[in-house]
Amino acid sequence: MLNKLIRKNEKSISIPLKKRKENAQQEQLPGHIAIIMDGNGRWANKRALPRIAGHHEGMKTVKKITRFANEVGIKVLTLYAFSTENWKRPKMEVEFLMRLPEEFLGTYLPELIEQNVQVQMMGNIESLPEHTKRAVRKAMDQTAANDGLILNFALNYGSRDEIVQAVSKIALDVQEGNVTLEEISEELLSNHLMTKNLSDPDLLIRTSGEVRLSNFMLWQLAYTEFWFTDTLWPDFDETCLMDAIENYQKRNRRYGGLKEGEGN
Ligand code: V07
Repeated sequence: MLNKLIRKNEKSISIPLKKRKENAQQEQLPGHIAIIMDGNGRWANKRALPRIAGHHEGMKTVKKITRFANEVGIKVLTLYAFSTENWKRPKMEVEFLMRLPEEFLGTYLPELIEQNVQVQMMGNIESLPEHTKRAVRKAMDQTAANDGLILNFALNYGSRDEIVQAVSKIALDVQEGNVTLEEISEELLSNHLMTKNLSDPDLLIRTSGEVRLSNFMLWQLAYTEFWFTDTLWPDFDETCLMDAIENYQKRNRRYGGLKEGEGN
């Protein structure tokens, strides 16, 4: 009886993914989705595997979710792949992580090109190992003319540092007389962040049950809808992304109603 009730309420279980995708496309989609891909180490621990096995499985999820987001018609997908804090991890784990962009692009870059995806990076790319830099630069160069999904990797990224760099650049412009104090505005600061060419995220997803931002896009997430799930990143799939998108659309519908009411 209880089981029946649960199933009745969770309509999504019985609707095939293809249909859910088509339904979602009839409504306002989140143009920019940002994801904190957490839970790779825990996924490996649960299977008594080394943490790097979890990272490797997580990389496969990146491919799956990129493909699907592109099919659905998402415009920008920002993925938190490596934070400035991640350097504190064991040396061997960091070295493994720094090989992942090459491995990912080695097998997947031709498909990204074919699917009209544009690869972008935000973060301190300069201080990455030479082999990592080479791989990501090649991907950015070879997809620069594509105008489909923007796949934006946050690599060696920290949001407070991003804001400090922006403020520092603006201060220099003021000092040199290129910007006046009156010209300092939200827009000016936004235009000095690493996301200056992107809209702010509409939807933030964090996997693995942690409920914090961990220094990710602090400025850009000011008005973003948040979606937290206990699912570990390697277990995250197309269905999980549809759950998040459908929930976003439900919230947006309510917000839309309120806005209309404001006119009275
Ligand atoms: C990384 C896999 C996903 C879960 C989170 C941590 C491990 C894809 C990339 C990547 C980065 C740049 C690029 C192409 C692919 C990646 C790192 C870690 C450091 F141009 N996954 N992934 N980079 N993980």
